[in-house]
Amino acid sequence: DRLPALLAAMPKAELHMHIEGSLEPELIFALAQRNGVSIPYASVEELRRAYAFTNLQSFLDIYYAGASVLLKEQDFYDMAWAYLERAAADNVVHTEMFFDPQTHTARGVAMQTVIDGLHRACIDAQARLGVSAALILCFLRHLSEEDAFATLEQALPLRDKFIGIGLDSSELGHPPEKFARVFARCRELGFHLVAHAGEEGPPAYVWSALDVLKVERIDHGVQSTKDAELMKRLAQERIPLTVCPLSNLKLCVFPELAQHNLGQLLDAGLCATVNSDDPAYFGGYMNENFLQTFAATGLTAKQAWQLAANSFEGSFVDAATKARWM
Ligand code: ES4
Ligand code: ZN
Repeated sequence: DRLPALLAAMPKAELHMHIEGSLEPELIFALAQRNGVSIPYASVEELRRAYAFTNLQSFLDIYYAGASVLLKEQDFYDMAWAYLERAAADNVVHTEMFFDPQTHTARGVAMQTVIDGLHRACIDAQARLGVSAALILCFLRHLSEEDAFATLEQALPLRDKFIGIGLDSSELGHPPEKFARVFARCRELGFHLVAHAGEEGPPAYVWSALDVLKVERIDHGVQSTKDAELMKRLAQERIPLTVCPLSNLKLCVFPELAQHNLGQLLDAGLCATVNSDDPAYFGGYMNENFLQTFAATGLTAKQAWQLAANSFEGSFVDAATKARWM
């Protein structure tokens, strides 16, 4: 069976990963030591044992605790560089990385420290790994729209260092329309727009991400299969869904990988993609997501090719580069 080798070797783009979710326990401890930050876990093993999640919120609590060790520009660089090396090893040739500035600015870290460190790693990735890497700034949806506006304001002097705006964190109770005004502003400013919707939240959140926020891609979107009209819309408009199978498994969105609906999304003609979300927390980077999902669901080599093509189609690279990769 040559499918695993194909999955690993095929060039692919990653469109949904949170760079703070690539912090491995070993790096969390190394940075904690380097910065004199104390964390409520005695060892790497104890921290890893805490990675037993029941839903999105149970994960986010630990994810924000892990990010508290990041203070200096070099910390952000080291985190991103470690991920980019892993991405290159998985034959990821293009990646669009989310970052959560509010997680850092709320602790007194300057916006420029965050963005400069991450952006320097993106520049080095192209030069030293041949990986093209771009940044998408995410607003935390459990915070206010006012806080998102203030965050945008702080980031605008650095606007040439990120390509888009996203929306993440606790979905239930924080519908996309809460951020209607700030997304309208980001659209005027010319940013690409994406939002998490339909991970735990209902199809109605996918509709409002599209119609109110006017996003170009939906992050997750797996709850869309519950709404036939929505499925038609997503297929007709080729709106990319950035699906994260191992994340969905670890956060109990699906009880087993064998029950994941990725195959259903592809069969309905949607532009579904495979992504790692928070690889250090969910048990795998890109190729692990492909390998485990294909092993569990029986997807085919043809569907592997389709997923890779979808990842380039859904990316924010220019049309000429897209044509070269597809
Ligand atoms: C996230 Cl899996 C997931 N969902 C929403 N927000 C997030 N931030 C990091 N991982
Ligand atoms: Zn995510």
